[in-house]
Amino acid sequence: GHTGKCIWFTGLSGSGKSSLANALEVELNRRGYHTMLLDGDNIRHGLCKDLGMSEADRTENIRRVGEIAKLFADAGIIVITAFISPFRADRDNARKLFKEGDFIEVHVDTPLDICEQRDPKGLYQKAREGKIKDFTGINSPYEVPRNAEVKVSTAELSLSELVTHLVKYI
Ligand code: GGZ
Repeated sequence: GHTGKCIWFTGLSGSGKSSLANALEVELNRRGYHTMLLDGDNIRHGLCKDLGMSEADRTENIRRVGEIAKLFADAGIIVITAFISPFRADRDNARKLFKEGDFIEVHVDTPLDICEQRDPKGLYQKAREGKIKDFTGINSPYEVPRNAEVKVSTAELSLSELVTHLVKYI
């Protein structure tokens, strides 16, 4: 069968990771691939519900996501992850679980000001008002990837163009 792979999206809150990850999953399913999408909705409410947004908790969140992704990939499934994953060392540790070529890091490089303008959940505003501490991009760091396989600027390409580009890595 197919070898499993991990498509690892990273980027700020509101960058478009989830939309892109969802669109990629739909297209891969259309092409007959079995996929597993891991995101805050199915991980932070269950496996990782004991974790918050401190640096240590984010590191542990990403460690668990990497291990789960590895298990699904070993079963031949294409795993798509959509977490901010702000720390380079944490992303690199997830990468180390996979064979060369089986971990595709996708940096959704939407600038902070655009993410903040979108603010779909009003979280940036709350962070600016001091109501959320440790908010990525405001008062918690985002370490920009240096070795991502793909860098996408959602402002430049349409969702379907991006998906077409990403499918080439599978
Ligand atoms: C960043 C936060 C925070 C803080 C809650 N900082 O845009 P969203 O809402 O839907 O996605 C964000 C999500 C971040 O969780 P992750 O598991 O992706 O983070 S990490 O990879 O760093 O572990 C955001 C919401 O949770 N959110 N508080 N303080 N985003």
